[in-house]
Amino acid sequence: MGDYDPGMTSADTSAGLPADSSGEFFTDVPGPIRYEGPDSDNPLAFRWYDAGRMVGDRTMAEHLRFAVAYWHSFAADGADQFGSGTWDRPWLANDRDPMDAARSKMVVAFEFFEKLGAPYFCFHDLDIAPEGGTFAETCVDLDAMVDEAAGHMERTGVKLLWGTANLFSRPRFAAGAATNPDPELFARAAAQVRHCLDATHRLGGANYVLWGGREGYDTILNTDVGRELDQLGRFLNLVVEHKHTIGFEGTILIEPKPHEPTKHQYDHDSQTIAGFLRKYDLIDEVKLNIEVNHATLAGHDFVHEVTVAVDDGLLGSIDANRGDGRLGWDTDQFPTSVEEMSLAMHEILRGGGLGTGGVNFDAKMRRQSVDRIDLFHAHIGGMDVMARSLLVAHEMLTDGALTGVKADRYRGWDRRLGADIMAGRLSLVDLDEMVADHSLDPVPVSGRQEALENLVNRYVERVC
Ligand code: XUL
Ligand code: CO
Repeated sequence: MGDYDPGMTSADTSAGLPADSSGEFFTDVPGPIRYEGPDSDNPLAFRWYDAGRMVGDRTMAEHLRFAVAYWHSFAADGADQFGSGTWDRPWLANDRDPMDAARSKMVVAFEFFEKLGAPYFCFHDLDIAPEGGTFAETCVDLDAMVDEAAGHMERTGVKLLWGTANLFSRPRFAAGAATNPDPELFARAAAQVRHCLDATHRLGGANYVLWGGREGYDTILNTDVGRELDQLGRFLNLVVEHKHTIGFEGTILIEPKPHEPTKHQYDHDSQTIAGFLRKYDLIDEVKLNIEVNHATLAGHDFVHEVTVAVDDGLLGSIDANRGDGRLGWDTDQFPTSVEEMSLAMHEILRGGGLGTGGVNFDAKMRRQSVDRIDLFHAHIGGMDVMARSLLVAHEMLTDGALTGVKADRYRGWDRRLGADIMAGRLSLVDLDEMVADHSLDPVPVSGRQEALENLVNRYVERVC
């Protein structure tokens, strides 16, 4: 080997954790990531996300409201079922005092948010504060870390898109939280959500999310589905009541997912949740946080889930990640497909935008992405994909490229026959007689699928 220098590996760089926000962890990234335009070759610049650029009546920043997920980026270390952590996350070392570690983690997280130019972040209670020996101690620690977060938010101007309680990691939740067979566990989960919603309120959160991590079942042999759904309905009603009691003005969001970790989860997809919300009288109180990879796990395209939510007035926010076409689990990868996201953004714009919601990157790097700088590449790429998709969607919507085609396709329903059918003015007998009287025999009309696919591709190609 002689004097061959293999260079530094990321494992060699794990030292240097800053004591406070005057220090730096991401020393390879000097300052805020800037927009340089599509011709830029700078991997640490945005090529599409130009925060102040107007798209219709809003800036890109106002449309997209990007958020970094605390859990994937700072509370995880790249471990999977087959092996331990690979990422350089010194605050997660076992020998550290848990509160010191939580503070260091937060210093680094806010350095990242600021350098990336992310306006928002999202957290679970357990991402920002350690679990104490008792629930009371856990609450004290959470309050202290909420104080800490308030200080960082004030200092940096970064805001909270949403908070959520982790009701799935610990053994106590193995049989669910709200849907647990034991009402004492229901009470424990309710207490946790109470504290986390209060924390979210205190930090000015724009939304509060409930993902039913283990609200489902592993086997129907021991599960009373009807009872568990009633429990979940009651739990959600308690959350909504508390929101009003404390004056939280953000939106309560449910995040659909069909399975994983349980075999069947009750919050299966957008349509299932819409039915659930109607049944338990929550339809005017709760909206949806729709995640791309959850949609694909449910056997849907992301755009399907968004469309269902928009048409039912239930769109709240999105988690912009993706799965892998070959893998049937929740890989939580950063988005890379402008076509996929353009179709979803088109529906979001058609529905009037994300409102109090935003685009949260509930996405993690791959296990081999071991350098600190990889976290920037991941988010820059995701933000650019979403920004470019916003532009494509805006153009398509402004031109009525798809909305016009759909309006033409259903034109008959705006005319007399369609209107009479929908208004309930015609019975089956009336329709039968009409078909006979007029010898009706409608001919099929082309759906033009291939032409429309080409049209969408033309918008994707030409936007700049
Ligand atoms: C899990 C998932 C969660 C929620 C918040 O698949 O998406 O991270 O977004 O609990
Ligand atoms: Co999610």
